Amino acid sequence: MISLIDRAYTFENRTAILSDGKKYSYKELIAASAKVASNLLGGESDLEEARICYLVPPSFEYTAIQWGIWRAGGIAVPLCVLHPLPSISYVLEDTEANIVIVHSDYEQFLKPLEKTLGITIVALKEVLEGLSSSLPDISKERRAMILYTSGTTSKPKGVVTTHRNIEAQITTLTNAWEWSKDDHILNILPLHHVHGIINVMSCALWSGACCEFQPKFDAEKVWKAISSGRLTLFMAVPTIYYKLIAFWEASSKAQQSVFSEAASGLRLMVSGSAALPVSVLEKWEEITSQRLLERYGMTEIGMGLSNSYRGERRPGHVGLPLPGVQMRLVGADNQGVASGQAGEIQIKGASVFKEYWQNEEATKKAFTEDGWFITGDIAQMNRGLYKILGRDSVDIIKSGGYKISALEIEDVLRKQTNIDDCAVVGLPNEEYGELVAACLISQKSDIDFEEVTRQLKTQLPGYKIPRKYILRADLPRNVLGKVTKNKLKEYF
Ligand code: MCA
Ligand code: AMP
Repeated sequence: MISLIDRAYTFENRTAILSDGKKYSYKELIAASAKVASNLLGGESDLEEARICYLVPPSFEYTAIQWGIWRAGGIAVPLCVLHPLPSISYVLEDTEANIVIVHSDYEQFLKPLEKTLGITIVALKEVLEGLSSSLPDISKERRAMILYTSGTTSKPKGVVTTHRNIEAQITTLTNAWEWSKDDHILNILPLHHVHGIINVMSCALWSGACCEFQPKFDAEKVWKAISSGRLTLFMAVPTIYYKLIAFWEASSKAQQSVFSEAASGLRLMVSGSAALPVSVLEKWEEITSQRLLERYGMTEIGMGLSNSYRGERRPGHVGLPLPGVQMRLVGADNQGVASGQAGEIQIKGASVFKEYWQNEEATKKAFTEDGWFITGDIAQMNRGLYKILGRDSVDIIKSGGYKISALEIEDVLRKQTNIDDCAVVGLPNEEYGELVAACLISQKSDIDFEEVTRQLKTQLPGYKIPRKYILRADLPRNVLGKVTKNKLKEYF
């Protein structure tokens, strides 16, 4: 039984999704997803955890596909609409998916993969047509979704969550933040990560609320939606609040007061996925009278810590473990640290993922022997609330809320002719949190950085492309020969 979908029957006539200016009821979502499921089954009784990839922008159809895959017993693998072909192809190969459902805008783009990977491309409109058949009963322990996340390895890893994990991730948040059927949220986040999929879309649909889609972030359109007065909730990464503030500042005085008045009426605004600069929190509060609620999460655990909905929301802090989440801070010896000391966050609970897709070794390494998930984030308890201090790895960069592996970018750079070696780091940046920067080592003294970027763009999505380059004779290294990235950051 998939509770998220079962619950939808109790909200049948309510609006589930507002997309492209059109309202879709829960009844329509149930019917469309049943058609998708029946088409995918094609007469079989159960997809038995077959991986079904889909390249569909945020929309009613996106949700119908995701629910349809689940109802047919498949594992949903959303693809990112911003990714170039090699990134998409990696996910298709890694999941060993046989089919990919594609929105018409991307059919031509994916065409080459039919030949190279032997994959079947199915047009979105085909799976939404026809009749529905009987559907299997799905146990909560079954795998439901794979989301790809970068880590301390070069290539992203597939994070597998079960239906039970997803339900726990959703209910933790709907309870803590008091979601109700009268809520209306705007989603401007990409739908291949937990933030958009779980915190925004799925929490809304669990609650019988309305999820409104804008397929791509656009500050003007967001302010317009806020000004409409129909939103009760808004959730975004710090970069988005930064960009909304910049748009507000560039607006006329009259416009500013319309925006401010409207934003002050929402019942909750949340920031997460990266550290929220106190300056952004304060400016947002100044212009909207809204104190942002900052929370901490990770693809592998859903949400872990949160400031309080009704109590204190302290700037620069991420609050306390959410109900149902067990957390401890440990030192290098894997033992709990004394109160007030810095330690690594480890998490246990029903929301923690099942495994990395077909990667037993990485899964084993990610947990302690007694079952705690090792996050790699360092925190400290400070006057009753936790504060994130940073990460234990310099190879992980957070830019615009996206998690990026420096090693992945380095691997692609090293394949370029003229680049003998390189090192990639994240530089502090107010707007993006961190900016990707690359130090190149080359025999040539006149490397064309624009050409380097052009070549990278064929292999990597835009948010992984370095924004700054320097050319040097060598890289700073320690006595063991390892690049000292903190030293390297000083060179920029
Ligand atoms: C875009 N640009 C950048 C970056 N991204 N420049 C530097 N660093 C970046 N990271 C540049 C582009 O190259 C372009 O410049 C210009 O900005 C506009 O590009 P565009 O793609 O339109 O950017 P945008 O739409 O303004 O993107 C900003 C964004 C986006 C909306 C903040 O990055 C975003 O949607 N981030 C959210 C990611 C997310 O959902 N993460 C959650 C994962 P030019 O025109 O010169 O080329 S974390 C998670 O799920 C866990 C569980 C959690 O805790 O939430
Ligand atoms: P992802 O793997 O994309 O799910 O990103 C998860 C990572 O984002 C965490 O391990 C943290 O490093 C970071 N993160 C998420 N929320 C916050 C926050 N509020 N403050 C600081 N870092 C955060």
